[in-house]
This record gives sequence, structure tokens and C-alpha cells, in this order.
Amino acid sequence: MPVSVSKRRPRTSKKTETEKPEKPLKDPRTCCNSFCSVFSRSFLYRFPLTILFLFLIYLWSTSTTVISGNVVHICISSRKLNDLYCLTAGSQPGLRVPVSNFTKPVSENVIRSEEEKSSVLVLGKDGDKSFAKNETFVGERVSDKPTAGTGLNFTTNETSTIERVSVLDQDSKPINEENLDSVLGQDDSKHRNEINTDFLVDWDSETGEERYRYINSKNEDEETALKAVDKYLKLQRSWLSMGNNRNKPRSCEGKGVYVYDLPSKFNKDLLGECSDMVPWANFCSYFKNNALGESIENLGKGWFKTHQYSLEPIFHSRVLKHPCRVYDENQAKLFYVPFYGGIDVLRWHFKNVSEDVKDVLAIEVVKWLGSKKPWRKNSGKDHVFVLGKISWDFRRNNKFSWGSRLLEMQEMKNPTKLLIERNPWEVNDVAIPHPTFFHPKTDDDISSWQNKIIVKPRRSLISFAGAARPGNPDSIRSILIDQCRSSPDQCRFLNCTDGGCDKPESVIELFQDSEFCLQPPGDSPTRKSVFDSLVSGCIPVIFDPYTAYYQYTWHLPEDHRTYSVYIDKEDLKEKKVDVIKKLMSKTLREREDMRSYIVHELLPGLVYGDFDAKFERFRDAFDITMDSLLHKISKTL
Ligand SMILES: *[C@@H]1O[C@H](CO)[C@@H](O)[C@H](O)[C@H]1NC(C)=O
Ligand SMILES: *[C@@H]1O[C@H](CO)[C@@H](O)[C@H](O)[C@H]1NC(C)=O
Ligand SMILES: *[C@@H]1O[C@H](CO)[C@@H](O)[C@H](O)[C@H]1NC(C)=O
Ligand SMILES: *[C@@H]1O[C@H](CO)[C@@H](O)[C@H](O)[C@H]1NC(C)=O
Ligand SMILES: *[C@@H]1O[C@H](CO)[C@@H](O)[C@H](O)[C@H]1NC(C)=O
Ligand SMILES: *[C@H]1O[C@H](CO)[C@@H](O)[C@H](O)[C@H]1NC(C)=O
Repeated sequence: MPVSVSKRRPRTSKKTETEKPEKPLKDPRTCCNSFCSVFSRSFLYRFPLTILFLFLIYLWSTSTTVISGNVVHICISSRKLNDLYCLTAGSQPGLRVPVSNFTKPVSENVIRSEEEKSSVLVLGKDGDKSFAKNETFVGERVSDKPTAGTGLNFTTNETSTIERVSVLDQDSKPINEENLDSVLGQDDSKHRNEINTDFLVDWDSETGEERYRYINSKNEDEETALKAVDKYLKLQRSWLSMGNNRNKPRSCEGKGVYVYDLPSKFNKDLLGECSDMVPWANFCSYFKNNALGESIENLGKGWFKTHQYSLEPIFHSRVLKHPCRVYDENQAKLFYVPFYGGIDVLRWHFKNVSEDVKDVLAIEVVKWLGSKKPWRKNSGKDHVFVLGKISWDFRRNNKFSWGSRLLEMQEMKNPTKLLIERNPWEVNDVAIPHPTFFHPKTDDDISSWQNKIIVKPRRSLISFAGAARPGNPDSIRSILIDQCRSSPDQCRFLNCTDGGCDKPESVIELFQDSEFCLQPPGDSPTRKSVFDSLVSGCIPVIFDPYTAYYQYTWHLPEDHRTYSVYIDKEDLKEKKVDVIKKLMSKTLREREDMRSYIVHELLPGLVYGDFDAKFERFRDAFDITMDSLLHKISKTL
């Protein structure tokens, strides 16, 4: 249902894009244009009007989703980032109201309306060095493979042993395993070959650096768009901070965190609307325990029935206890604005209200800030918002009434926005992990969980917990479900359509019992389930780079092979790949290496500790985020 409508605009020179994104931009649209119009230009007119028409009919008549096309170039309307986002990211959140009773925080089927999903990790080679190195690693390193996270050099070194493949030299067909093998013919290491088939390495013609290639661009504009994605990711990775070594006591010198005391209508009062948040469910139980939700005894200590959109209050309660919190704005480096913008917008998603109503709080909060000196001082650049929904929800365009315009406001351009799914063309959109059900309080809570899942026998090779997307012809979910069900010995399918995934235990137990967890995009590219699977020690199988690789620059390493398997969804659609066979070909050693890396090195940094958390050996997702924010501000201000 590709609908691509953009305006033709003069091509912007690459120079524009290379400008520091943190420069103040006078107008968000201008900004967008300079960053993006270039990219979307040639997507224009690509799809016949009929399709557009059918799409609109579909949209209005069913009043359910707009499902995305998951393909590059698919888009819904309009000029602006949204288009682009959906164009290239290939997905727009659906507007569908869940058919089933929504009571679960489990990603599938939950408010299926939009985002559900996702996540993954990424870390950079120049990001901080010992990503997770000494700080979170507790077990014996099982692997001696360079991929197992040996720190700063791991990416560089590992890939440098691989023949560099320039896809540009190939014909436009995606390089598949066969021809990749031939390209890599002189590489006689079986091990390397196996790794290499998962992705392509390419030269960046400008910097000479190598980079991963997940998508073969079909034309120059798409290439430009992809390059921009790369560039922003790189920039974000350069802000990653691993914080202090545990040997050195943390110093708050120059790192003051100031939390605005916003009127309660911007946060607490919104939680109070829990019984009327969406028409088919009562959210009140999710907001208990400082928004961690009710505890889940079966899964152990630190497990809660957390709602996937609870990030705002969860993060807020941690910030209030940050060791570097200051009460004098003059001592502050970072300013936290505890506006629950996601919960604000969520309550309007399924109600028939005017757009003005949806924007009331967004406009008021910006106005409120406008009267504050620190906000004016650096034009908001040292301010941060946590928005527990996807970027799309805050970028309403003229065609659809979905969401608010919070992030379309000019004033919101400069501050950092921490989101569970970022807009890949917005450098100040930073993606942080979706909240999972695990919220440890102490180091021991983390290590006991690690010890438990690392030795857990995994009876299934593969599992998929999800629902098909019958209304979306572009969805690869049905293909995956078919493949899964045709190999019952290898693959288990948990059907989320009728609430089969409502209980967190069902999903987490399945993931703990599986080696690989399939994570196709849902209504938007990211999936909460990716984090559920990582936290359960199940290796995520990713089909779209926007699901994880283009998102979580501070929490997942750049080299996706350390923690995931990538299978191009286009190959899947063209039936070029049998996912089951492909995963069966992974050796025990490869699985163990990945799992060890996930459990020992990534996991602590993917979970949000509880409101009282005190970690010494580990840094959780919150710590990594806060340190990196401070680092970002020192580098960009
Ligand atoms: C939805 O959940 C509520 C509470 O669990 C239950 O009482 C109700 O029957 C469910 N409705 C449907 C349609 O399943
Ligand atoms: C990491 O830990 C090892 C062993 O504890 C130690 O030898 C090494 O110096 C540490 N590295 C860093 C960067 O702290
Ligand atoms: C990374 O590589 C550089 C240059 O080869 C080397 O000097 C440095 O010690 C390496 N760092 C680590 C952590 O291995
Ligand atoms: C939404 O509200 C408007 C104005 O009150 C009304 O005209 C319209 O029919 C409503 N739409 C739906 C789907 O209820
Ligand atoms: C999943 O459950 C729904 C509802 O029960 C059913 O319609 C659908 O066919 C199921 N999907 C599969 C693949 O079994
Ligand atoms: C990578 O490792 C090799 C030795 O294995 C070393 O010579 C090289 O300097 C390292 N760093 C880079 C950036 O290649």
C-alpha cells in the first residue's frame, strides 16, 4: 500500500547533511527538507494512483490500520520525515484497535495499534570501547572469537579479515549466499564464511570506512537516505559513554542532573486517567509499583507485569534518584523534562477528538519551558525528554489524525528525545530499549538471572510469538508462521491473535526454552519482543535493520552478529531463504558465543532497574542512557 506523496524539491547538497545536526535549525520543516527531501524525491510517483486509492479506501473503510508496507519505498503520505520514515523504514504504525482483549503487556497484540515491539542493540566501535567490557561481564567468556565482544577493536578487527565486498560492484540483485561465497572464495575459514553470509560489508566511499549493508539501494536517492542513516548512527555512537569504571567512584563534578518540577497535569495526572486510557482495557494495574506493574512471582525476583508504554514513569522515578541530581539549575548540565508525552497521546489514540485536543499538553509544555531560563539559554540543547512510544506517534502529519505534533514543533528540535523507536533521520531522536518485564534491584538479581538462563536447557531451536498481519500483504509474518509450522520439531509458534501472549510468563518461558526467536516487524519496525528475547537469552532473528540495528546505538553493538542473526526480509518474501534451515545450520559454538555475549555483556544494559535500584558491578539501560546523554551534551554544546 505504498502511497508515496512527497514534494519534489531541489536536491540538497550533501554538504547540508554533513552539517552538525545539533546546529539550531530555524524550522523543523526546513530541517526535514534538507535532510530528507532528497531521499524521498525519487520515490515519488513510483506507485500507481490506484494503489493509493485502494489504500485510502482500506484505511477509511476499515478504520483499522494502516499497515505499513514493510518495504522500502512504501509510504503513507506527506512530505516530511514521516514519509521518509515510512518510506524507507517501511512501516507506519497501524491504527488498528486490537481485536482481542488487551490486557497484556506482551508486545504482540497489545495495543496493537502501533508500536508494539522491538528492539535490539547496537554499540559502536568508536562508541565506548569496552562496551560492556569490564563493567558488566561476570561469567567466564566462553568464546575466544573476536565477535564475542573483545572491546574496541572487535568490529574493526573482525571485519578487516573479511574480504571487503562492494555491493556496488555486483549487479543489483542482492548478494545471496551463493554468490557471496564466490566473492569470498579465498576465505577458507568455514567459520568466517558462515558469518559472512549474514550481511554485506561495503566501503563507505566518503570516509573509506567499512559499513554493513542491510539494504541494497535501488537508486541514488535511496542510497543517499541510507547514508544519512549511517551517518546519524555513527554520530550517536560517538556519544555513547560507558561511564565510570567501578573502581573509580562516580564523580558528579560537572554532571548535575536537574529535574523540572512540572505541574502534575503533564505527568502524574495522566497516570490517574488509567481507567480510561484506551476503550478496551484498564491500565491502572500497570501503574502500580512506580509503573513497574504487578510483580510476577513465577518468574522470580525483579519480574513485573510491565506495560510496554510505561517507560516515561519508570525512567522518571529513576531520574529522581540519580546520584548527580541537583536542585540548583545553575549546577546542572542536563535538564530532564518529565512530561509523559506518550501517555498523553495514548489516551487520544482511540477516541474521536479533534487534533487541537491532542496537542493541548504538547503546546503547553513547550510554552511552560519557554518561561524558564535554562531552556532559553541553550535553546533546549541540554534538555531531554523521555517519550515511551514511537517517534511516529509524535509526528502527526496532515493526512492522518494519528498522534500529536509534539516532535514537529520547532522548539522540540534541539532537545534529545529518548524513544523506544526513533526516526532514523532525526539525530536527536535516540532509541533506548523498550522496557521488559525484568527490573532488577541489585547486582545479585542480575547475576542470578544470568546464571539461570545461561544454563537453561533449550528444547526448541526456534520460536515465534506473534500474530499474523492478514491485512498487510507486505508482512512477512505469515511466511514465517508457515515455515515455522511446517517444521514442528524445530519451531514453536505461539499464536498471539487471541490473547495467547497475554501472560508474560507464556512468552518468557517460551523464549527461555528456545535458541532463536523470530522477530519480524509488526505495525512498526521495532518490537518490544526483541528485548524480551534477549533478556531470556534467546538469540533474536532480525529481518529488518530498522527493527534494531538502526535504532539502539547506545545499547546494542554495531556488529549485529555478536547477538543476532540477520535474514533479509526481501529474500524471505521471494522465498529465497528457508529460515528454519538457515538457523539449523548455525553451529553449537556460534549459538553459545552469541548467547554468552547476550547474557553476560548485553543483558544488564538492556533492562531498567527498579526505582530503588543500586548497581555496582553493572550498569543498566538507565545508567548507560544517562551517562551517554551527559557525554552528548559535553560533545555538542
Ligand atoms: C477482557 O478482559 C476482561 C478482564 O480480564 C474480561 O473480564 C473480559 O471478559 C475480557 N473480554 C474479552 C472480550 O475477552
Ligand atoms: C578488565 O578486567 C580485567 C580482569 O578483571 C583486568 O585485567 C583489566 O585490566 C580490566 N580492563 C579494564 C579496561 O578495566
Ligand atoms: C585497538 O587497536 C589499536 C590499534 O591496533 C591498539 O593500539 C589498541 O590497544 C587496541 N585496543 C584494544 C582494546 O585492544
Ligand atoms: C467524530 O466526531 C465528529 C464531531 O463530533 C463527528 O462528526 C464524527 O462523526 C465522529 N466520528 C466518528 C467515527 O465517530
Ligand atoms: C491464530 O489464532 C487465530 C484466532 O484463533 C486464528 O484465526 C489463526 O488462524 C491462528 N493462526 C494460526 C497460524 O494458527
Ligand atoms: C586488529 O588486530 C590486529 C591483530 O590481530 C592488529 O594488528 C590491529 O592493529 C588491530 N586493530 C585494527 C584497527 O586493525
